[in-house]
Amino acid sequence: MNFKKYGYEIIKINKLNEIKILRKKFINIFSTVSRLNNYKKIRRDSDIIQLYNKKKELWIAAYDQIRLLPELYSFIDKSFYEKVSKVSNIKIPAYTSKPLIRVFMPKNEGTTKTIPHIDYPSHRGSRNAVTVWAPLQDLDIGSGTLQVLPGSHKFKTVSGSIKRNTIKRLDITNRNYENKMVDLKMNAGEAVVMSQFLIHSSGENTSKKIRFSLDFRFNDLNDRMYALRKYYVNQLSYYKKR
Ligand SMILES: O=C(O)CCC(=O)C(=O)O
Ligand SMILES: [Fe+2]
Repeated sequence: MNFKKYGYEIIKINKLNEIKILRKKFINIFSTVSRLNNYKKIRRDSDIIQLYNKKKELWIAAYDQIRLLPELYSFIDKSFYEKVSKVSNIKIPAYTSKPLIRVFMPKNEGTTKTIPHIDYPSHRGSRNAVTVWAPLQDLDIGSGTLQVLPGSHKFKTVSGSIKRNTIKRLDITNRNYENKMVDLKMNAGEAVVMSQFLIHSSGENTSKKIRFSLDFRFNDLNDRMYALRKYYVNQLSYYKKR
């Protein structure tokens, strides 16, 4: 594997037990909001799907909170982020935004199924910024894989300039990338580190299970151009006023 050549690389994070506990904790949050609203106990994936169909506002409440759990920050520990920095050659990693958890459900419900896109225009951080994506259960085709287009981080997909912070997505919907996407058949305990210029998308979830995934992004504070741009952050924050 060659991150520079293909624009992505899969790393081993292991932590199988922690992943199991984390997934259970998410189910438990759905259950807590459900029970405290006098609805049912949630024990398994099918109960969460039922909650989505019957009590969507409770599903959304839990969905919004699971990404705010403090456990996520201990899961992304030193050994994890050092592996990310190593393959991507990021010298001083800093989050572009908060980590998030996706709840991608059967029939492509729940978290939005994405079409081929790149992440850079939503963040507009350092040129070498990466997205890190990790499934919280084993995945196969049809269970909501992540799809990538190897080498596409070199394609022309944006207009504008990084230096002037005027980057915009080009419309790539007419390029028929859908047929060329490669499914990453990843297992729990693996994470993919992708350039923010790599084209990626969501595979179908035709299974009966929920695909949970962790997703976070790093900028490199050692990137000269990013420093010259005064570490621009493309999200509202209490600390940075624009
Ligand atoms: O989880 C997915 O299916 C899409 C993920 C994605 O687009 C991202 O992590 O940037
Ligand atoms: Fe993305």
